[in-house]
Amino acid sequence: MGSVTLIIPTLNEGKNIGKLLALVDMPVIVCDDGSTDNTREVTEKYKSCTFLDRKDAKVHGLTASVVDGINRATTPYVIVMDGDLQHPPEALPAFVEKLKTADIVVGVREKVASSWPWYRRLISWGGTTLAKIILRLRGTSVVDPMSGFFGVSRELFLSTNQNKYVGPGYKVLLDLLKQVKSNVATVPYTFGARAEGMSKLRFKHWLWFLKSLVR
Ligand SMILES: Nc1nc2c(ncn2[C@@H]2O[C@H](COP(=O)(O)OP(=O)(O)OP(=O)(O)O)[C@@H](O)[C@H]2O)c(=O)[nH]1
Ligand SMILES: [Mg+2]
Repeated sequence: MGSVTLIIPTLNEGKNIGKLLALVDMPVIVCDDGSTDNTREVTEKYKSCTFLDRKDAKVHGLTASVVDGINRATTPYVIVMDGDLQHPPEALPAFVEKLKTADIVVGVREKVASSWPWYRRLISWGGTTLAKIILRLRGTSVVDPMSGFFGVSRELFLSTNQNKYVGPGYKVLLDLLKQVKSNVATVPYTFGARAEGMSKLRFKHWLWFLKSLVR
């Protein structure tokens, strides 16, 4: 798996990140936005893992962190995944395999953990539908453009306009897909429940999502 770097955005994931890193067999960049827990200490126990400290970054946010991490990577491919174990590490080999023939590989949530309340499912469904419409108008058809689990060739990512990524937002894949016409492959997976700790998703992130739609 020497051609792929795993990019993991984190904000106070000390309770999860160690368990995740123990299951991963590739270089990792943990892109941290100033965690106040022990995320850094846990990460530094793993030799294949680089801790990217963004506490003094100009723009904080999941997307800004992922963009920063991809710029730091040196491998031909990167895979982006959450640090709370909602994205199963067992799916990583399938991403690596598909990146050999596709520029973008999207993790498609086949099932969503039942712990999600109905309103969260509704918002997610509505957001996905809107994102698909916007992409369809641009000639791209992707099953789950809201996924936070995806792989991309670094060359393709670096060819995009980084000013078009909505840094404080969550939808880095949508910001990417809006800019490219590519060969997209998919990997189905079950979106688990957050292992431990608190969700960082807030109402403001849905406003940033609207910006991603229209930008
Ligand atoms: N660097 C960075 N990482 C973030 C930020 N917000 C969230 N994250 C990380 O991004 C990943 C996804 O965030 P979550 O809070 O789990 O969002 P979510 O998965 O949509 O929500 P839940 O289903 O409730 O967990 C996790 O690894 C977070 O630690 C941020 O502002 N900066
Ligand atoms: Mg999560």
